[in-house]
Formats: sequence, structure tokens, C-alpha cells
Amino acid sequence: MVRKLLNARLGGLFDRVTMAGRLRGAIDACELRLFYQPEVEVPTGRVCRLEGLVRWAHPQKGVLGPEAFIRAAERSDAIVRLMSWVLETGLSDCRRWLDEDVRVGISLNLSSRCLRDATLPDVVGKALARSRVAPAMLTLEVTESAIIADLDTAATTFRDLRATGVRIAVDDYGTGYSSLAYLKHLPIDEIKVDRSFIANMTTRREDAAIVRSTVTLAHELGQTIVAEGGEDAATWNALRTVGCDIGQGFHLCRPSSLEETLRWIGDR
Ligand code: G
Ligand code: MN
Repeated sequence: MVRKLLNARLGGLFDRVTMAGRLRGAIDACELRLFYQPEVEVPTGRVCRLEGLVRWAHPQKGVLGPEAFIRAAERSDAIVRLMSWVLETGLSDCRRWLDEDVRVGISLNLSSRCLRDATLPDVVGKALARSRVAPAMLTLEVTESAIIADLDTAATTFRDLRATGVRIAVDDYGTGYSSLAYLKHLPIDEIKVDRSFIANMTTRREDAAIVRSTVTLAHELGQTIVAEGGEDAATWNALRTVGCDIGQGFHLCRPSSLEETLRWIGDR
């Protein structure tokens, strides 16, 4: 029994270590891709930014989503390299679409590990300067659970990041088993309601009530409210009715390559 448990533990450790090592190799071998998914202003339908979503074009396993490797990366330094790759790639892509006169911003996901990296604000500032993208064009999304796990660090990092002029969004809002107190202490620009609430807001009274009251809360706090996971027309109508500012979801557009995303914007 003990041996079995130990083997399982060691096996898990082995998987994580090899995964982290392979991920470093993947960055060098240019196997990572940044996909994009548009976010639109709900009242007008105008595309306001593209969220960058990392994928790993694994030579054997096919295209992997972040859930397959981020956790392993976070347990090693691979996450630091991954994060700088995402920042550099995202901002240089953003430079490219701005140069093509597509006037939309970019949103990138910050891992909880990066939140604790004191050099992060500096790294972000330098990446912005290199790409000549205005800081206000960049939104950094941090999950609510990462914020809750270390409130003091989040407060310091957000303050320093905000000083560079970027926007901060709470991702997966409502799933972090949080108290609401952090909302009044942290400098937050946006709340992105988790898609588990959005998915059922047209069929379940409780979900609709949660979304509606979160819209009110965000607006009262002077924050922008974003809904992720709008999968059908009825949900988008409901988002319009409750006064949600920005929406994202499969009904509008799935994540895809930069080329396809720009084509989609051009065809609209
Ligand atoms: O929580 P975060 O904003 O990082 O989530 C982004 C992820 O959500 C992406 O991997 C994207 O594929 C997924 N996603 C985006 N829109 C939808 C949707 O309408 N439905 C579902 N199920 N997932 C979505
Ligand atoms: Mn996100």
C-alpha cells in the first residue's frame, strides 16, 4: 500500500519534471502557439480586444491546451520562460495587428507563480516598450484563486503593474471560494465572470441572479464586467439585458490562429 502510494507520488513527480523539461524544449523548438479569441463590447458588438490563449503543438500528442501543461510548468522555472514567451509573442502580434489598422487591445493570462515574481512588472514594462504597444492596450488576467492564495503579493504586484499603465482583470470570478473583501483592497479594472455562471444563466434563476448582481457590483465599484463562455444567441441577449460590458464565447468566435482571427474580424 505504502509502496503503491509512493510509486504514484514519484510517478506524478516524474511526469511533472519531464513535462517541465519538455516544455522548455518546446519553447526552443517553437512548438508553442498563441491562439486568439475575440472579446466584444456587448452593446455595440465592436471587437475590443483579443485574448491570447497558449497551445502546445506537441509532435506526438497533437495540440494541447494549457490545462495539459501549465500546472507542471508552475512547479518549475519553465513557467517563467513560458510567461515571457507569451508576453513577447502576444505583444509583437498586437503590434502587427495595430500596424494593420486593427485597433483592438490584447488580453493575456498571468499564472499564479508569475504573480509572485518580483521582476514581473519590469518584464511587462520592457516587453511593452520593445513592442511599442501602449500599456492601456494590455489587460492581464489573473484567476481569482491565484489572488486569494496570496492577497498581499497580489496587492503589491497589481499596484506595480498598474503603475506601468496596464489593466488588471480577475479571471474565473466567482469560483475562488473567496470573500468579497479583496475587491475593495486591490486595484482591479475588470471582473470576468466564470463561464459556469454564464452557461446556465438563461435556464437557471440562481445563475441569472448571480450574474445580474455581479454586474451591479462591478459597476458600483467602477469596474468593467466581462462574461466568458457565451455559447448561444439566447445567452448573448441575456448579457445585453443585464448590462454586461464585454462578452466572449463560442457563439461569437472560437479561439484560433492569429491569421484566422484577423480574417474573422475583417469579414465582420
Ligand atoms: O478562464 P479563461 O479566460 O482563461 O478561459 C479561456 C478558455 O475558455 C479558453 O481555453 C477557451 O477555449 C475557453 N472558452 C472560451 N469561450 C468558451 C465558450 O463559449 N465555452 C466554453 N466551454 N469554453 C470557452
Ligand atoms: Mn482568461
